[in-house]
Amino acid sequence: MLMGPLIYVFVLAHAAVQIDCILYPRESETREVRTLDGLWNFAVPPTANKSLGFYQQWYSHDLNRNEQVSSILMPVPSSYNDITQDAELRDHLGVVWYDRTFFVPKSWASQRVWLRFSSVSYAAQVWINGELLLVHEMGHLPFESELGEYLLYGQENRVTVACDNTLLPTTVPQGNVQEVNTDNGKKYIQTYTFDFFNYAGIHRSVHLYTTPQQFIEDVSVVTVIDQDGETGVVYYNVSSRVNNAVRLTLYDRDGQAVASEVGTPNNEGTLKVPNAKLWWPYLMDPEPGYLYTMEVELFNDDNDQIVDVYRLKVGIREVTWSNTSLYMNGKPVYLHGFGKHEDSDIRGKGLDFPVIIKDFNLIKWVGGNTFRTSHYPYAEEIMDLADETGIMVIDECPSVDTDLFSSTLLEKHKSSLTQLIARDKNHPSVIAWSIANEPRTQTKAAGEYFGKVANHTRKLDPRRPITLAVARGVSEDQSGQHMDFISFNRYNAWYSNPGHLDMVTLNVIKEATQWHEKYNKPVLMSEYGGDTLAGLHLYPAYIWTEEYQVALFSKHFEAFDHLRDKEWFIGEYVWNFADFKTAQTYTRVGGNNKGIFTRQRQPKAAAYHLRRRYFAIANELYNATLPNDLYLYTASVQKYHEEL
Ligand code: GCB
Repeated sequence: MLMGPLIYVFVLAHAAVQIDCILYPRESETREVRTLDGLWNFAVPPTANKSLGFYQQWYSHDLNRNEQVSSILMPVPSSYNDITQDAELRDHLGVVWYDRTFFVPKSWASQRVWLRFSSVSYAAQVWINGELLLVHEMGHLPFESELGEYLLYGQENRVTVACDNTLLPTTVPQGNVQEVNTDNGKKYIQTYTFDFFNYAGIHRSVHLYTTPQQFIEDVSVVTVIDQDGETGVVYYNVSSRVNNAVRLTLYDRDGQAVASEVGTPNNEGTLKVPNAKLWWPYLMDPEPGYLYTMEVELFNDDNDQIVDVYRLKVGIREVTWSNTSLYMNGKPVYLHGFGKHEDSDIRGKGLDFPVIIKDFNLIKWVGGNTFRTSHYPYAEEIMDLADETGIMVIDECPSVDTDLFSSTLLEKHKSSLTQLIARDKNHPSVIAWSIANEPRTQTKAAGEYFGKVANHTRKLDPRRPITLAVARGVSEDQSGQHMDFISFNRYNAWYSNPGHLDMVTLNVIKEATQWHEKYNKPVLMSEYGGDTLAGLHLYPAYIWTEEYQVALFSKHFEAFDHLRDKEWFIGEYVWNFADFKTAQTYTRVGGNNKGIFTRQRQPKAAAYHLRRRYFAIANELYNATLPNDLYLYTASVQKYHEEL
């Protein structure tokens, strides 16, 4: 109907993608890795003819040498939306085109050469030297292909990417396209109900890498702790297209080999580490995030030479759960952290190391021990840092506000989890899978749908609990029966009863208790908060001010402390870590302002307030050391107060 002038052809033509192995490209003595990050050529087809790039085959020539195309330079990785001054590009709907050239050395001709995209949002079609190589649908998740005969060795090659940001009722997440009348005639616009800007582009790194002809295709690791409580057990499975032997060696941080075994590909093997140093979350142990390095070596056909080497970081830890608690290495954990976004000025959702490192520094500064990757998978580099810092992650797939539960959607939703688990299964920081945020879970159809998605996820990974951030009321929800713990989002004194700070504490206690009573499962509050304009002050506390955010948090803290006495309440996640951009609406001032940090990562008053709570909890539960700048000196009476 409305689809005609737009190009979702490849979105629609392409069914769910099944990706079950996708190792992060890492250099070794047998592998080379290059990035194609940098400045690419970028072109947008005219609004009146969005398919022009396909008709004129823009992939056949360099975009910047094609007289029919007007191209500009575009940084990769980055969202394209905020790079120019053009509102049309910011709000663009449909396909955009990227290309660049690169050299491949002659020496690579004897290797396998792979091209890997860490994330293109939402759908991508990729050509090499004018030949179609790859089609992928789903933002925030990697995809790759071997280049083989498409590549010119010892010569220049061209990679072209068509990237389509169109969201439909059958995409994950869902959106709609509407035809509207404007002063300049009819046009199509994208609508969506989720509350973050639909940034698009080549969002993460593009890697070119080599493997030998016989190569390690995938490595899966599951860790448990033996009954003696001291021996770490690492179950592994190495995939390869050959049946040659594999040797696995685990090294500690000092480079000492602590376990080694020779096994066969595509079979499970076991490494045992006596007196293992366990992976612990931040603040739960003086040395959080302890990682071993697992070296995987593949032998040749005669089993007398090593042909491929891949190294993977491994944290030895065991996540378990009951109907009252979540345990890390057998100890109950209390989750205190954030809902986040990948979002920053100019680059939008593009990978940006300064922002990533700043965020980890701030999480640690506040004393958070966890975040949820609301509302889509975050960059692999972020997951690596979570492993290293000991920050626990609830890993969310890109399903937000899901509604209209079709079978096409179900397949894609399942595929998003297949792809996510293939990518993140080995991260010790991942403690749970979140299979959706705020879906419409009040109907029987929704219950059945989420039962299927949960079963699919559980089959892929039975060793991590499954949750879903629910927004519907306790009595109407149909999804909780399929979850391992209940996460609920609720905005007391904000969307409900705005301005009424005396209508928070009892409501939170009551609702959390009802969730537990209904499903007999652990419960966490996965979102609460209120928009706050940094620098806006009114006392007594008034909605949108810094005073109000602090007071609203305090009212929740009272509820959480009451609930913490019940074992089944397992955590609190502030919404949000930082302010972030949204679609334009009259409820958002420059975006969503519920951050405890501004979009530029400067603290609001609530950041200091939350910091005192998070450290107090860590001190109470795990004897974590309090930072000495938690309270600034005021008077000697304060010392007495702190000792109480
Ligand atoms: C929610 C959503 C989140 C929004 C938030 C808000 O419940 O899960 O995506 O940003 O509310 O601030 O409205």
